[in-house]
Amino acid sequence: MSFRRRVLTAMAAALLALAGLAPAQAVASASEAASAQAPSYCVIVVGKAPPGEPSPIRSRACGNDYATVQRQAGAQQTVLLMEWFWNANNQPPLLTRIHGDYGDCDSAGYRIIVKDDWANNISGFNAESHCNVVTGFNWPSTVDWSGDEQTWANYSVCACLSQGWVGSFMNDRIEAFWIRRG
Ligand SMILES: [Ca+2]
Repeated sequence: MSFRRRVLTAMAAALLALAGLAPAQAVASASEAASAQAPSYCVIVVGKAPPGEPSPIRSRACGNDYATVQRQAGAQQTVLLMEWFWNANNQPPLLTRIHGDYGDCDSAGYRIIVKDDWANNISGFNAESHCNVVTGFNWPSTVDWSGDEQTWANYSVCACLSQGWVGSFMNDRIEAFWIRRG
């Protein structure tokens, strides 16, 4: 075997070895992605906020079944305030529901800090229970609630607000909400 042929043979063997490894690695990363996948539903219960301050988080639970998660979070006797959508118009679906233990929104409403994975990932939302005015903040100061912000409002009879897409300015930038009755 010539030197050139030996080199080519070695290169071919190396390529075959790489080809043999590649599918195994692909399978490993696919199963890692599946096990790391976020649950379909999270439920967070928040309380009444002191004036100008964030609403305290009472409980939080996540899982694949909404009824179970709602029970685990102790959300049965609360009102549904918001649904956060990871993706625009909730497609593909991945959402978190925010419940309040202080009833429907009044003019002071609730101020909700977006924590964990959901910070800077929300692309749309619904607001219910008379929370028809919603401001989303990026990098909020909890002292004066300044920073980039956008306000959405809906004054129809439903006293609710469906904002399936928050728009390009605030997409994946929201870190807090102030929701109230307007
Ligand atoms: Ca998103």
